[in-house]
Amino acid sequence: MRIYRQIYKKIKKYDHIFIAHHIGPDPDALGSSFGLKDIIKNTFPKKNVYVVGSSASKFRYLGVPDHVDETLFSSSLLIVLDTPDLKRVDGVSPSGFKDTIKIDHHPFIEKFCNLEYIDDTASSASQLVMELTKHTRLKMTKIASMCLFTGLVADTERFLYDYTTPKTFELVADMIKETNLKFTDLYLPMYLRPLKDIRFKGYIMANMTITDNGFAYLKIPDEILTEYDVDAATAGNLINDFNYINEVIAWGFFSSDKVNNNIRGSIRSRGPIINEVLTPYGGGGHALAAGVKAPNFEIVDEIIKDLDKACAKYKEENMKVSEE
Ligand SMILES: [Mn+2]
Repeated sequence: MRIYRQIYKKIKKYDHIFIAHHIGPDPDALGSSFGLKDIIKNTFPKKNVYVVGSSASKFRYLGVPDHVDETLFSSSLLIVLDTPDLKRVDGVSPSGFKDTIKIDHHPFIEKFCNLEYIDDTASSASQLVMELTKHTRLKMTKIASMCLFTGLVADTERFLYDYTTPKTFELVADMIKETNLKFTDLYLPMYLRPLKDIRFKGYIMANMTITDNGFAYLKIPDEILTEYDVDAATAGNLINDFNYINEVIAWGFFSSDKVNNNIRGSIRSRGPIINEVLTPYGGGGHALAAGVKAPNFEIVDEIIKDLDKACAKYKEENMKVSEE
């Protein structure tokens, strides 16, 4: 594909390359960033490559952000990974760079880079980095394969989601063969959790409300987060564990976020389209996996009502036939 060559040419051209991802980075954001960094360093040892933005303590083994000299920005290339909109770019402003590339798998929101490689049929940004590497002279490394495998596995929930395609398996298989990656070793650091998280998961399971339309939700106030010694992000980190419940077709947890003085909502679905429902509230994401930040629990109630409506509509359109 032409786009791979165009990206490769830009990478080849610049001495200093900065890599950014989205705010609140997940394993795919971090894995694709640190993976691409190692691949570029391996291909062009003389280049300086920096990953900017915040890190996540649980995933520090993928890499830690670099100290950067901002005076270099105006003569350098910025590559933004896993980020569909400008306001979610972590730590840097693309307009301050000489040249910019976006590589993303989210549904298109806005153009903010000179060159944009968007494939919303790809499972993850990590998959797109694998694809770019395979189709150019970029050279894969063992460290990169560890980062990219982790990112892809996290975004696909271990190859569970629709975004997992034959291409996903081919790219992963080729990469594992090439680097001899012991991928089973990577699951323990990804999935090991403190007991308090599991106890909190038990609390959610025991206390969530399920509507007649199959929407499960829970509003989680500060007191509960304090009692279980977890933070606003914990419910969101556990949300994928609530798939495959017979009575539930979509589910959302809304946690009080003291630090940002708002309510953080994570929503998942196995049918109803949810990102569109969240758009009026400033939220978004993928069709079946999305998030929103609400100013208070009154707005959360409205969001819950709208999500429940989406479930009702989905049930009416899709589940009648099978019930007859
Ligand atoms: Mn991603």
